[in-house]
Amino acid sequence: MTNYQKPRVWEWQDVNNERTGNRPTAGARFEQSLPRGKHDLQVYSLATPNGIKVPIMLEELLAIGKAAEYDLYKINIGQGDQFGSAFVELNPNSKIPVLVDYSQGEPGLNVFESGSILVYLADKFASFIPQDFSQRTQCLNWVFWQVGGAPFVGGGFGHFFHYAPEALEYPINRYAMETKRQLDVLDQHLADKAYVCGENYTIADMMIWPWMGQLVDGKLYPGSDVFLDVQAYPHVKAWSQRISQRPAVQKALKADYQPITK
Ligand SMILES: N[C@@H](CCC(=O)N[C@@H](CS)C(=O)NCC(=O)O)C(=O)O
Repeated sequence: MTNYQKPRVWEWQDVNNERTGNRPTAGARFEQSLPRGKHDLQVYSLATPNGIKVPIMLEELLAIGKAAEYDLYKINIGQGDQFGSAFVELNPNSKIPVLVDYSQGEPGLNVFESGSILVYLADKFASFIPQDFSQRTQCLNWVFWQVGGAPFVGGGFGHFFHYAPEALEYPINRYAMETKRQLDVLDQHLADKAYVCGENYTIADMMIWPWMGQLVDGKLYPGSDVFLDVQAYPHVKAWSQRISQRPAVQKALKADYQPITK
């Protein structure tokens, strides 16, 4: 227990005027322009669990012969690229990933939030999402399950287990418990099916794998696979192996991110 006393009105102590770092306010911090490549689809992202969902989807689309060529640019969130004026115009929430689709002309359609991007691409190319309305809804249940759960896994467990300057028992207990509960939900769901929405690989798998698959494979936070005793989730492990071996996933993990400045 700490001696912390809640003030009547909370104030941000660690005030900074840098282009990077946390602040309790939104909006652009500096002028910026973003490059544009030759394809209709422009992706501004980074190889984080949320970021890689988009290259995975685009590589899967290319693998089945869809015209999903794209240019991929690196938004260095450690250096505050997400707070530049051009990026904020595309995503006022200042988070990667962002997609801009110029296929319908100028000024390009900006799509932010990884779930929105994958649903957009799935609909645009009529692929990796069930076309039957009920099955589509069930698939979207899992897409939204992932979006809702990730902050507990990443911002909660990942932060306090791996990134926080000191190991604090209360938040680690709380978020390890919630992360294990989510893993159990997924494990029970996958007990009788190859993929999250049944026999077919869909955007639900592409949303969930970068978090839960990489978590049980020990790829997200060193030591967390042992700490969370992930052998208790054999169906998640088997599913993760099926997905990580896909050529498109391998390709996306090795994708080259072009710099946004020369
Ligand atoms: N719900 C969002 C989450 C996006 C997100 O949290 N992105 C992180 C990287 S994984 C980010 O851009 N962080 C930069 C920051 O918080 O300043 C999505 O699924 O797209």
